[in-house]
Amino acid sequence: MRILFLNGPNLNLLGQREPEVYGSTTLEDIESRVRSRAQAKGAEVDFRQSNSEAELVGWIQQAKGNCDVIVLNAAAYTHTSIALRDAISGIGVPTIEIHLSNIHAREEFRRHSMIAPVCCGIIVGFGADSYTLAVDAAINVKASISAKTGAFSPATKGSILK
Ligand code: DHK
Repeated sequence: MRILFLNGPNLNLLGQREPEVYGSTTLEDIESRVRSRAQAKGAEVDFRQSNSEAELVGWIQQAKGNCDVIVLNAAAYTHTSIALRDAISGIGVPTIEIHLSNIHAREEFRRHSMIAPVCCGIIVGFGADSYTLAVDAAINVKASISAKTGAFSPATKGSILK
């Protein structure tokens, strides 16, 4: 079981960036917590960050055949990127959208996600815990898919954990 964690723009600044919104934990600390949680559950983790939309699209495309689930904090690209959405729906690897902050309790422009409709689930508002919760969610998603058809359709509507 291999989980690919992708982090978008400005998440490299966690710890110093608006701590009242994003908390004081650095991305390195979050990665370390994710690795501990995944190791305890017998999962492997690939953890990356980029400020470039193109690089994130490339990593999503490469995920096909190389990982079981993607966990994506697309940061600001969440609200704008048709390219990320198309990459997710194009590869058929189940993807979980996550955010540190509760985007629905913030500015209006953050309340809309371009990528949510092609993700199998969303975890928002738990700070650094959103990431460790996503490890558990990813493992459950993989188990649920394996128990069913063995395949994931990006066109699946609603929950796949029925
Ligand atoms: C992180 C960002 O950088 C923002 O652009 C998003 C997200 C929210 C987060 O809460 O993790 O709007």
